[in-house]
Amino acid sequence: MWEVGQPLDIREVDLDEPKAGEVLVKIGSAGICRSDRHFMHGDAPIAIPVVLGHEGAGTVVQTGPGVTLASEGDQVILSFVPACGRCRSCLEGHSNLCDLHGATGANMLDGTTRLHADGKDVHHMGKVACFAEYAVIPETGVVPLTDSIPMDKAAMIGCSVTTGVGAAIYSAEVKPGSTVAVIGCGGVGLSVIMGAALANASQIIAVDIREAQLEFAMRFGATHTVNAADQDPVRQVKDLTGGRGADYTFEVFGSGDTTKAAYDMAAKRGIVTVVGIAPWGQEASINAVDLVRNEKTLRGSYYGSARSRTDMPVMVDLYQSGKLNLDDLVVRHYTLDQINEAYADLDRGEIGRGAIMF
Ligand code: COD
Ligand code: ZN
Repeated sequence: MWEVGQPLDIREVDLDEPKAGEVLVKIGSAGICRSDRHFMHGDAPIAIPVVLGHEGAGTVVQTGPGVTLASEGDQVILSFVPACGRCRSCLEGHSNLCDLHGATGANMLDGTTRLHADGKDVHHMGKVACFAEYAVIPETGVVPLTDSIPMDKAAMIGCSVTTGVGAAIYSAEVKPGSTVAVIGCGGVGLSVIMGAALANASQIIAVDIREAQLEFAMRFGATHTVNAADQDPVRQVKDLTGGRGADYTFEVFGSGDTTKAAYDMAAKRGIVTVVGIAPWGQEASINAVDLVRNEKTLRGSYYGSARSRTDMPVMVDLYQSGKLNLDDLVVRHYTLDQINEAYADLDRGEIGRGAIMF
């Protein structure tokens, strides 16, 4: 991406060798996630030029000096928050919020880039930059697979699955028998639904503005659907839960309005988990009295509050034991040359997840 608002440019760029603590990965698959779209539209800031792509999997083909966490030939899931293991967040067990990663943004952990073009530094989205045949990645940003699984499924675990399933089971800690509402049923929202189903929620209400998305959500564990294009989703969720509202609500689109709706449709003592990031500057207003009188909890969830190196292997196990339906999640495959078409499909609201195969 050279400029905000322009199509992605597919071209050759220079990639340095991996430095100390870094590995070179041959990318196998990269997922089409809306977060990249936010950067393309300028809804979220990122250093440019940049190689986008943060949902990926591949094979380690070279290791830099001192690497101990991965070996040549390892099949790996890529994590867009490579944890340093030494900052306060990592030490407290919240490696998804690694301070050093946060401070170095779309550069490597030493603050420099391995990508260059036309004499300029090119940045690495999430230190992953997997819309490319090869990527140099910090060793803590790769999670080796012990058993081989298809690369497109492994890629989904790198973002949507861990973000969504993690939001349900690690951030919100959905309890068996509870009621759940999920606003936004794209790749990430469907994964929240799968997480709520894994946690044995009794009622899972899918909310979207597209009927096809809602029908699709039923395959992943939704028990009820609400089309927010023609009905008030807050009213509908309350009606479906005997007037109480849902015990757990999730915002998985990214806007002030849907955040407010997620808050308003929560029951007394409800847990409201916001996964989507609204365009920069947007705010969500909540009723300050209701917050206290109904003892609601409003919280954010980034990367499913997961610890990639231990929690992504859990997602792999759940997939292999048939408890996470990743086979139905990925519905379309593209080549890298078709990436702009893939994002046009996302904009049109095609159902399920798309993945680039290399
Ligand atoms: N009400 C209900 N549903 C809506 C509404 C609305 N008003 N508007 C749109 N939707 C639906 C769309 O029809 C679509 O089905 C769904 O919301 C969004 O799905 P996708 O496939 O476009 O998006 P995802 O699932 O790829 O990504 C969703 C995120 C919330 C993760 C993304 O938008 C985001 O905010 N990313 C930043 C947050 C983050 O953690 N990023 C890290 C990497 S993902
Ligand atoms: Zn993503």
